Amino acid sequence: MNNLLTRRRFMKRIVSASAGIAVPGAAFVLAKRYGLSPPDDGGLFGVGSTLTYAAHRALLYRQPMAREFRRDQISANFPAINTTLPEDSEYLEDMKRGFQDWKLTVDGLVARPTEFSLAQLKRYPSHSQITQHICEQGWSAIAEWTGVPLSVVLDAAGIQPQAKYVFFMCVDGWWDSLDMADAFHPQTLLAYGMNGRDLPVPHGAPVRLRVGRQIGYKNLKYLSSITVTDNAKEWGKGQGSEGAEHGYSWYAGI
Ligand SMILES: Nc1nc2c(c(=O)[nH]1)N[C@H]1C(S)=C(S)[C@@H](COP(=O)(O)O)O[C@H]1N2
Ligand SMILES: [Mo]
Repeated sequence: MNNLLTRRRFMKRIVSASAGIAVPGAAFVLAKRYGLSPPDDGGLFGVGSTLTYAAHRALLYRQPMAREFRRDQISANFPAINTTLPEDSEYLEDMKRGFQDWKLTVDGLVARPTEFSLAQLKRYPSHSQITQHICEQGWSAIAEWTGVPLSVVLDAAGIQPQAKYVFFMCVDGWWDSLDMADAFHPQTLLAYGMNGRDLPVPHGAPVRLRVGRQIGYKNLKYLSSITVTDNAKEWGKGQGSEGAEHGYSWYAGI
């Protein structure tokens, strides 16, 4: 997946294709050939989505970081939207007990399928970052997020070499996925803390996904399980996320 040579070759071809006239067509074919197509290609965003994804992945393979902010730039009010309290009796019971029975399953293409408790996740070295959350609905807010890098948890479970996507399921039924570049990005966190406190319930307690380089809806709240796969078509209609099935681009890089 992170094959530098292949990417260089891809970029060279993209660049030479851009010099010609049939840019979108040629780049689209090349993106497909080099495996740089998102699961929802052919959807509403069609060729445009594929090109954005391919160009980001080819150009940005050095993993650029999302901007980080100072503590005095943290938003006084951070909206909580969509689900703010899952209607799930098991969740609500566990919430009353401080999430002591919460478990995050990590399975699929891993050497050691594992169930992580909140306490186990907190035992890994924690990482904090102050980043901006940008919602597709037209608002943004800055917060400090604390958690364990997703890469640490994936490494603990032992990713198998053929892995291509990481799927996430939530208590309220939302689901989405990331490719390995975003899954292993140093700013992709399983966040259990916000602004120095436990992650509040309206913001996805006890653990949410925080993806520095993807737009709002990719930052899933109320995580319940993670599955590593080489085939994004196995979920729903095969577009990689619930959002993509409703017309939102699977790849929402910023
Ligand atoms: N499980 C789940 N994750 C979710 C959502 C949701 O309703 N359920 N909403 C998404 C959207 S569109 C945004 S902008 C953010 C909102 O996070 P916040 O409520 O902490 O601001 O969570 C995202 N992740
Ligand atoms: Mo959003």
